[in-house]
Amino acid sequence: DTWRYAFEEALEEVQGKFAQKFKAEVEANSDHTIQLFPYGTLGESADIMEQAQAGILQFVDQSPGFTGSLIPEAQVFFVPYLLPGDTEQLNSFFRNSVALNEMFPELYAAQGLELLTMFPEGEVAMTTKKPVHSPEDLDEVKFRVMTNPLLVESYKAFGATPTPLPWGEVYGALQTNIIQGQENPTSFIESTKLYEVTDVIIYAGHNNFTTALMANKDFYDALPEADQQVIENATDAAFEYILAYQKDLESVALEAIKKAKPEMEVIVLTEEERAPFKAAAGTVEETFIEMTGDSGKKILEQMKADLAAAAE
Ligand code: 6CS
Repeated sequence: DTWRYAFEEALEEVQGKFAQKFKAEVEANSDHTIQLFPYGTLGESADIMEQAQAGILQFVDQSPGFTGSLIPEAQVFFVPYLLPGDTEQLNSFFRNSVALNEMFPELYAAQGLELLTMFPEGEVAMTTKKPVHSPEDLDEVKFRVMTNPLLVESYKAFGATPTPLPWGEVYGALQTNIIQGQENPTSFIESTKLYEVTDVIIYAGHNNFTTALMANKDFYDALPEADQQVIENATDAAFEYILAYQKDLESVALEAIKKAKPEMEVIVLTEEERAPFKAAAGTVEETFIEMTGDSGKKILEQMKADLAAAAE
């Protein structure tokens, strides 16, 4: 059969690289073929999710940044400073987390989705038009966030005026000054040329970008076991491939940004400067629990236990 797989990025960006590896593995190990649909070919992230739920697509890569509007617990990825900055710890967490690998699949299943894996896409950096060293510097800054309520709360707690927008509107909104800031991994800022419409890149160490690959659950459940195994193996191979692929990606991307725009200011917040942003995380965590109740609380607690295990 031909299986359709859509994702939120271009073919040469992280989700696209993952998708290409997944496709190569499936095609090498079965008679099936995968047709890839990069960002823009089938609409925005919310559109490809609808198509996957409807079974028009068999596979979809959507980040919790958007899935959070469908599965509130997925917003846990926007509690600031929850994920570690250390890559080895982060990778170990994604590989072994009970919350990610056992609890989230049930929540996705309730939305007709078979969660195949979650994976990190790099440390999130802010880009703005003016230097930011403290939450005060974000005052009056209309800051674009992905469309999920907890991310709005995060940036409120950071002192900004959060503005949820789909991805397609971000470059233009920065260009016309409707917004003055956004956050994304460095490699994505580089590949999408967001540095052209912002002047400062800020590292506060507050998050790493998470995304997720899922299949339409009815499609997946109806497959013979051998095909499910092919999908599982291809997912595992693509997961390990994408972690290795990203090893030097962020530093290479930052160099490319500096080369393309030498006047781009790079700010790495000191520990002292990070303190007020870290303090804001507590409020966001409380809001997360208010929004998601017992179910969210259990996921958060399990994630913390998984993170502690990954730090050992
Ligand atoms: O900011 C966004 O909306 C996009 N950022 C990344 C890294 N991937 C896809 C998403 O749409």
